[in-house]
Amino acid sequence: MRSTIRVRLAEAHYGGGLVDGARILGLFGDVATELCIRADGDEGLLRAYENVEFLAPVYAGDFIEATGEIVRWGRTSLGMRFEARKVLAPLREPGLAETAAGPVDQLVCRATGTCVVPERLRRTPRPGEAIGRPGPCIITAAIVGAETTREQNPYLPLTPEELGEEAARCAAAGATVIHLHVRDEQGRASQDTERFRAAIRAIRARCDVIIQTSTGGAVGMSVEERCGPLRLSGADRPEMATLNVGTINFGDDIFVNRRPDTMDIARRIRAAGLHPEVEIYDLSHIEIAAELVRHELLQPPLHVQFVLGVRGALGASLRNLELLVQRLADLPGPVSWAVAGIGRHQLPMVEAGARLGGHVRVGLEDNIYLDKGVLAQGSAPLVARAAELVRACGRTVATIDQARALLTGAARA
Ligand code: KMH
Ligand code: ZN
Repeated sequence: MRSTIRVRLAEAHYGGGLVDGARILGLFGDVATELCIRADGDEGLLRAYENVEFLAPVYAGDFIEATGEIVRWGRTSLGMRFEARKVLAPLREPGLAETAAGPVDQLVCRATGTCVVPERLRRTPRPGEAIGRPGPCIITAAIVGAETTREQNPYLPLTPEELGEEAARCAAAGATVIHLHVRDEQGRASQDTERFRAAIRAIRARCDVIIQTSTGGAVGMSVEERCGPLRLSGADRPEMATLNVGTINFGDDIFVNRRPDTMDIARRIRAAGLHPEVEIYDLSHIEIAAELVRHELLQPPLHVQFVLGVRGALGASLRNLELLVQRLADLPGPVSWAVAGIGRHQLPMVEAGARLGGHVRVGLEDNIYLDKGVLAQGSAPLVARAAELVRACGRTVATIDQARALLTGAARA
């Protein structure tokens, strides 16, 4: 959760037109108050700054943007990080008019602090009121994907038994959703119905997880081929399926999702009675998702998965994630979201997603390293690391019942 205010600081306090640093702290106080109100329905108290750094002078006339972000959700305390940037400033340069000014981007102060809202003052939201804390965080494990190879990571599971074992390890580490692809005997990407049946049986024999089959498959597959897992029925049917709503650069390839094909796959997911997860790799994909809702091919409440950092598509930055989260307001009904970062962005995106109130995805489909230069020994260590990050920011990891209730509407056990 973040809050930003922008103001012009007009009052010089020290010689040379310098503004008092306490003014910046006042701005942080205001964003902290907003965050307490949005989180707990109460103004709260800024109990302490743990750290304050003044990094550049602020002069009368500078425009300052102050941002605060909740980075830790405690029972009564909220850990916050603050940043103040100079965004516009008078230009005091020879030859320019006295009124000349221009945009700048300079970090002038940063701080961390703790706010307290006593439990008795925490309010439940009134109907329709957009306040509240994020609930449990669902961890999805993308355990194989279509692109990762054994040469890149020897721990990649390929056979149904290996997929079953890996899913069980991920579930034990905190994952409640398995994003599933399958491979053929040569380890090549496949969307074969029978291979999915075998993998799903192997997973379900070992653990209780939500199985989300891919309908993206691999670059270059036909729609018919991609829909292989949607032909499963009865006890072998997955609970969820992905729906890719837009075309993107995919490294040096193109992952093609023509609108009519997307509509076709959406219809098939619906006909199969599965819950779609809308895969969003770029901003325009939110508009396509909105169109699908208008055509009644998707039904709120939607669940979307941001996949950021695919080479040639939208990058995995906090700013991009925040923009996407903001734009979810364009979609009707309540929307839940998760984020997956590709490659080295995987774990930073987990942290950002957990802080911003979303859900997260990790696994060898998206990233093969646990640390720089250290291969992950399967997806389970990545799930364990994700669970640590989720807990470190004060959120709980969703149980299977909580995840099912949220993603499939199943009644809580
Ligand atoms: N393998 C990518 C081209 C999905 O699973 O729906 C597509 C993909 C998305 O992995
Ligand atoms: Zn996938």
